[in-house]
Amino acid sequence: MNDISMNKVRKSVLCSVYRSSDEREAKVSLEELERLLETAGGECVAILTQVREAPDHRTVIGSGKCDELAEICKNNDVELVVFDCEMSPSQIKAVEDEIDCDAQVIDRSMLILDIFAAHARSAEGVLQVELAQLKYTAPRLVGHGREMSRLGGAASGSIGSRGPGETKLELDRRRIRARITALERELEDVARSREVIRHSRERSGVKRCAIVGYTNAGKSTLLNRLTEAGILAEDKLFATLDTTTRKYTLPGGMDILLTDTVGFIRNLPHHLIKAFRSTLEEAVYSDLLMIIIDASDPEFASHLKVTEELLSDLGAADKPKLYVMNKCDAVSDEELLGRLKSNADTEYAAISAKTGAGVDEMITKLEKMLGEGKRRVNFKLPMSAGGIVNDFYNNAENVEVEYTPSGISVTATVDDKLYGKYQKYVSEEQ
Ligand SMILES: Nc1nc2c(ncn2[C@@H]2O[C@H](COP(=O)(O)OP(=O)(O)OP(=O)(O)O)[C@@H](O)[C@H]2O)c(=O)[nH]1
Ligand SMILES: [Mg+2]
Repeated sequence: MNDISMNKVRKSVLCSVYRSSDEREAKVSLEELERLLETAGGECVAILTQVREAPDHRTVIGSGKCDELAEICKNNDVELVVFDCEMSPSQIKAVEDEIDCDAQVIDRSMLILDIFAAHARSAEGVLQVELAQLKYTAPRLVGHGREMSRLGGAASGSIGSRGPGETKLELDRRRIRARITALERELEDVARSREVIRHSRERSGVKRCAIVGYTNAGKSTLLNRLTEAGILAEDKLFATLDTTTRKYTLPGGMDILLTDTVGFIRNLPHHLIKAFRSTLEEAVYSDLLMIIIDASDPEFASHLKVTEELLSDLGAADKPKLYVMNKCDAVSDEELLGRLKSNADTEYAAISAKTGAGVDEMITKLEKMLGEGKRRVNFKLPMSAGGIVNDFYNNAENVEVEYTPSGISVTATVDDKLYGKYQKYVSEEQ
């Protein structure tokens, strides 16, 4: 099944209200909203903007703009109106009443949730989206009578209708609350088993590296290139919702785990961050973050800012970071050089995940960062020193042991401490 199985393209209008001082940010956000709409399978027929000191508390846009919106909706058979801000249930109801036609009104968060609902694949992803939709979208639809019936089966409906399935159509608020509690319990179980896996990975001592970054930066393309993970990578926002972890062997022989993660976006709904916390937390428990940046996007600096803010919210701000400028094939070198120079105080790599250019250099940097202070060493131990082998198993990485007639050969990646402890047995440094 494709990711968005739209029966038909829904004609849509986008609305934005902003202060004059916020014009640039508002325009960028609107462009992004248009991409989100396209990703969800909608078509933008008009964009309505209004400069106001504050959104109207009842209808977000002023009454004159509401009339204009009603006019556009009627003349173009508009089915969907998306506001580029967070709306309360009563604001949604008020705008629908004002425009007085069949068009459905949703906000940016509902649109994002809708895309998530269409893209969620893993059991955990599906649970997380349903929870976020019940908490955010449902209260905005319940009580609207006809609108409630728009909550349809996952991935099969049109925008604004995907998510909580058919069986929940007749749910009243009380039953929604019960479902929320049940989902939260189920997710706790999933999170617990995730933790068990995490602990066993931690014990194995294998280094973990999370590939993070703004949506559409090329994270999945990079993991696919490195590991043939076969993850869906496409020119759409939020192509990936589920994390994928693959083993990767660094040139020096060290095995690491690489994890592809869900992309970040500005104004990510709070409920979504909360619901997706355990997925997003992959980044928190990794040893290193590879922050992928789409260098070909003029907005890359603001994307990076959003990414770093979210990482900080998740408690992953202090991890070692390798900044990876991706899509370098799509920018002229000179331009790129200028961008890199302005950020020269951090670890950077410039690559094209698509063509493979720069990827080897990136891996060299990654290997160096992961192995900081560590080296791969062959020790020759006398048979009588067999007890030491356990020390290697417990405190070194990628330990290979061979029993030979002349003694025990241990090859391992060790830190300075272990190296110092058994230096007298060192046979060879690789
Ligand atoms: N020109 C160019 N395009 C690239 C490169 N890397 C990825 N892309 C394209 O960028 C788009 C997004 O790539 P993905 O790998 O899906 O990006 P992502 O970061 O995983 O995105 P989400 O999962 O949606 O957050 C796809 O159309 C890729 O083909 C690159 O190095 N150069
Ligand atoms: Mg992806």
